[in-house]
Amino acid sequence: MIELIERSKHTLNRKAIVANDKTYSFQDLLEASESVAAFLLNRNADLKEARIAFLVKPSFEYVALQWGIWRAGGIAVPLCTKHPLPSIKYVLDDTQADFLICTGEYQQFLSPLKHSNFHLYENIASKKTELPDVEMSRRAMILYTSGTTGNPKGVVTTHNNIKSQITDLTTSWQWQAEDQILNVLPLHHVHGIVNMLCCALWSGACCQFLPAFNEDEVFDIFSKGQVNLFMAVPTIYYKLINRYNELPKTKQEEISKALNNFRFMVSGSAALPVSTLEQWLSISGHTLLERYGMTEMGMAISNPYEGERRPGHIGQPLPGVTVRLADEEDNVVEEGTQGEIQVKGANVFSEYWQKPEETQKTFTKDGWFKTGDIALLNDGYYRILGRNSVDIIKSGGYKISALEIEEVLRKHPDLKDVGVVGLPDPEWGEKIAACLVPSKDEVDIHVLKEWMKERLPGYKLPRTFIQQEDLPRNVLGKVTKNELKKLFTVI
Ligand code: MLC
Ligand code: AMP
Repeated sequence: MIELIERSKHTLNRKAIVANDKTYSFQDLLEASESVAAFLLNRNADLKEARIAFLVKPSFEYVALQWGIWRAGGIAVPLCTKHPLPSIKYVLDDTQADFLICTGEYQQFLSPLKHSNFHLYENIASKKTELPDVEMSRRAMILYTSGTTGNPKGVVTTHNNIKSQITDLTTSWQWQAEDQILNVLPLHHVHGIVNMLCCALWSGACCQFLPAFNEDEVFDIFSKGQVNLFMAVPTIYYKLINRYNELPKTKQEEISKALNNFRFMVSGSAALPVSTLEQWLSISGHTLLERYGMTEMGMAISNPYEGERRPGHIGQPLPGVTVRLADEEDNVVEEGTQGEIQVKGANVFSEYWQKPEETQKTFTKDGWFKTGDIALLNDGYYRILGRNSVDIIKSGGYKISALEIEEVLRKHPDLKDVGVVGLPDPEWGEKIAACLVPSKDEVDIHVLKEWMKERLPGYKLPRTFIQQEDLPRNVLGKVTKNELKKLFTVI
């Protein structure tokens, strides 16, 4: 976001990024991003919201690209490093990406796409150029999110939206220039991009990357004592707790001692089980601060930084965000009644990329964003009860559309039909399960899994399978997902 880059000119010599055992300053970021901007502009005055897609793991190079795109007036489209080629191609086609940039490690993987403007980050030479004035009302980023309608949608946020998402958090959670956060999350979603990377840099603080999550590496970094903030999805806390319990007592004590010195720790992107919160409290001495958000709006509701963090609850609306609970007709519900969380504020996205009808459907007539999450206001604290669609699954903090997986599987020649659901799971939140209806003989699951891997990223792969002659349906012939879920519990 353009104002974030302007701010960094006041903290030039401070440590901004730690990655690959190297430390980079804000000055380093400004210089590298200026080269990126000059390269993209190629003597043009302004990218005028051209979409620049990039596949780069969490690193200094990722941030240099993100900033360079913004400085040149483009829209940043970060790609998922775990996506197979068809998913990447979908995003490139949907955004009509003008450029595709990657670091060397992804060159071979991407080359079959034959993008007409495909470049290596390593070939971007240092250059200086006149940079455009980029208005804060312009589009800044497109992130892909799964919906209830099959294919993922591009969520467009403006520089102003992102600024509001950042400042709501930096003020509420009292970010300081002395902070150093460990970021282990992917950088194609708001949790990793906005809550950690952008909030840190906005505060003149440091973001340390670990490009892929690994329990032991996380504990090693904690033990070194440089990091004082950590944010993650509940699955990661679950995995850390499991690993901690396997470690010898001396190692456990070392980790717990380091964690005790942290300023605070956050969980979000999925419901935090109270048991996970309690176990982490006994390991770290911290009651995890649980907050609630969404790609379309950044964070909306948070437990307090100071004051009671209530287990099983998401807290109160952030200062710049207005929240209401509404019924199916979008009328505000009576106090003590559950309803859909609807949100207004400068944090809320502007549109789904080139999907005006879907954009319109997700807002009420008077401009409230309809989240689809059902909640209850309980003694001043919001509590999530579920979602208004069974076709949205949350697994490992990723939002996954059952319909998208079904559409892919229906293309398999040996399948007549398929129904996908999420089953409760203590580690993943939900685990993806598929009920297959083979066209003739039983399907070989092992072979099917290999087939799916070429078409879907690992986190979207079903883990449990059953095979049936047909799917449970209602009198209208529609698949009844709740009945389908029950079929898995009897196996
Ligand atoms: C991976 N595996 C799964 C799985 N994902 N199994 C079941 N369910 C899943 N969802 C399996 C793999 O097949 C593999 O098994 C093993 O786990 C390791 O795979 P991996 O890809 O290396 O997983 P790992 O790196 O351990 O990933 C776990 C994770 C990751 C929790 C780090 O899922 C993750 O980064 N989640 C965060 C997503 C995120 O950022 N969400 C925020 C969205 S924004 P095998 O057998 O092959 O070894 C948002 C808004 C908000 O929600 O409020 O923040
Ligand atoms: P995404 O679309 O990936 O941004 O995911 C957003 C969704 O994650 C929300 O609509 C919620 O369903 C879910 N979510 C985020 N934070 C929480 C939380 N603290 N508790 C329960 N669900 C959450």
